[in-house]
Parts: sequence; C-alpha cells; structure tokens
Amino acid sequence: MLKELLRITVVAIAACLITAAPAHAVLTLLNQFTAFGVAGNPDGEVNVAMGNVDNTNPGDEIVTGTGNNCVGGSGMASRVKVFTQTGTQLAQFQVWATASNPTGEVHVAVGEISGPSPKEIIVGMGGSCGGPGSAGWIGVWTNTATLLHSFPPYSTAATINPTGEVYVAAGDVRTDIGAGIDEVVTGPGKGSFTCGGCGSGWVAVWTPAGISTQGTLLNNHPIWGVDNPGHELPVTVGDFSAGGAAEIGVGHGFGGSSWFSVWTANIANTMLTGIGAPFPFFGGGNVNGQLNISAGQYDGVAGDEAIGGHGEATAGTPAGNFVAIKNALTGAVIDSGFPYTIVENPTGEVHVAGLRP
Ligand SMILES: [Ca+2]
Ligand SMILES: [Ca+2]
Ligand SMILES: [Ca+2]
Ligand SMILES: [Ca+2]
Repeated sequence: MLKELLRITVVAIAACLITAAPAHAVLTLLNQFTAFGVAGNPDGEVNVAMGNVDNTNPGDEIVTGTGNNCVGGSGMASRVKVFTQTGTQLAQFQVWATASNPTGEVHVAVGEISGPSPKEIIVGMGGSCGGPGSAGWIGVWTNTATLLHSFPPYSTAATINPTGEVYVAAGDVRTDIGAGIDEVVTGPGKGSFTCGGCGSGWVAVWTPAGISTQGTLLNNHPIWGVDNPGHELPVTVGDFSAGGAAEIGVGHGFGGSSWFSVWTANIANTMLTGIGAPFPFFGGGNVNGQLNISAGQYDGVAGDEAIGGHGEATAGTPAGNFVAIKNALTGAVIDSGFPYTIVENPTGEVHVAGLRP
C-alpha cells in the first residue's frame, strides 16, 4: 500500500506545477493517481516528464517511466505510460527487454525530435542495484510506440558510465540545428565512485534529427569535480535566461551536495558555457546530496524556473520528501513544500517534472 501511495503522489507533483500561482508559499495538490501496478514496478519509484505527445488529447500529457526495481533482483517492466493530466491512461509500451535493462528503470523526457507536433518521448536506461548494470542506451519513441532512434551516448567502461544509467532531457539548446527541433541532453548515472581521480561526468548534447538510428554528438562538457564523486549528472533543459534558446541545468548526483548549475550549448565549439552562478539547491536535509532536477514556467514571469526534488535517503529516516522551485540563475527561492510524508514515501526521494508552455 505504501508503494501505491508513492506512485500516486509522484505524478501529483507534476500536476501541482501546472497552475500554481505566483503568490503560493507551498505546493497545492491538484491531481493524483497510480501510474504503475506493483507487479511491474514493485519498488514504487516513478520517473516523470510532461509535454504534448498526443495531439488527440488537449494540452500536455504526463509521461511516466518505471523506476529502479531491486525487489526480486531484476526482470521488471522498463515500461512507459502516458496519461492525461487527470490520470486517464492514453498509451503504454515496453521500451527495453530485461536483458539490456535489468532493473527496469526508465528515465523519461519529452522533446520535439521528429518535426511536426506531437512531441516524442525520450527514454534513458537505468543503472544497477548491486547486480549487472544496463547497456547504457537511450531511445526516442512516438506516443504510438514506434521507435525512431536509439543509441548508447556513453561507453560503459569503468571510468565512464559503468552502470549504464543515462539521464535524459530535451529542448532547443542548439537553435542552429534543425528549425524548431529539440536536441537530446544526456548525463551519466551513478557508478564511477571506483574510478577515483578519473575526472568529472560529462554532459552531452545530441541531435537524432535526420538520422535513421544513431545520434550525432554536438556538444559535451565535464561538469563538477571531486564535489560530485559518483560523477552522476541529473539533467534538465529550460529557457532559464528567457532568451529564446534553451539552457541546460545540471545537478549533483548521489554522494554530492545538491548543487545546481546552468550551461549554454556553445555553437562555435564542442564545449558548454556556464551562465549564472552555481548554487546549492538543498542543504544537509538532502542527506545523500542528489538533486533530481526539472524546469518549468511556474511564476508567470518570463524564463523557466528550476524545480528540484530531494534524492534518496535511508528508508525510514526523517530526511527527504522536499521540493523547491528556484530562480535557476540566482538560486532565489520561489516556492517549496513537502509533497509526501515519510509514511507515504519512506526513502524520501522525489522525481519532478515541470511544464513549459
Ligand atoms: Ca496533447
Ligand atoms: Ca514530433
Ligand atoms: Ca535545435
Ligand atoms: Ca518564470
């Protein structure tokens, strides 16, 4: 039953962010529903994204991906479901076989990859839970379960992305590539602790556009250093500067200290350029330092806000279950709240999604 509550309320956060007014001091619950059943997602974790992936349903849909399921070791769903904002299921399909993605976790994002509306669903494989990791691939799917592109953005070598987990985001970060076509942004998952001084994790920008299966690497850049020892990079995309082109937001991963930074994809070369000043999104209450990050238009003022959720804590401890909305370039707090109780969500981890009109 606790897992059921988790599934319901993760999605509710995404819904909360749709209509919150500038004067809100706390989050307001608008809708809640169950995304996955226990049989296919026993740990109850739900990854979320928002965007218009179905033109037959007015407005944006909520896209969910199964979480990291260590119960039973392996064999979970690797499944995507698409819902209306009030919880009516519109689509569902399996994106990977268990052999290539053993824990069944699916990171999700929404972007305009194919050209005409609606947008597509970008998925990234999960990592490991002590056993073998995944194959480290991402995929681009239509809402009608057609696979358009798939490729591995990182090597699964011990010094690069050994568990194979890949975070995904999408947005028009390169306005010179494909008119109105979004790029796919990737970050590696946790698992490079063992490589010590091997360097940072790298964020990469890809365009699948016009290419039948593989992606083309446009930009990449090392983000963080010894302050993010696992080299895990949760990523998001938003127009934080209100300048037209979108920027890339990057958080600390597990073992870090909850910092956040914003980068632009430099058209002139392959590196990224930092803008604003990096800041700690959460304090010591986010005990393992992972920042789950998204972006959305929240306050009605031009420019997207950064939306952060706590990472995983030790089950049953009073840490976690906290969400904040901040100015992505200054760190100024716009809103915050506790979307769950420790009873509903014992590990305290919160995945978030925001809406960009
Ligand atoms: Ca729609
Ligand atoms: Ca499309
Ligand atoms: Ca573009
Ligand atoms: Ca705004």
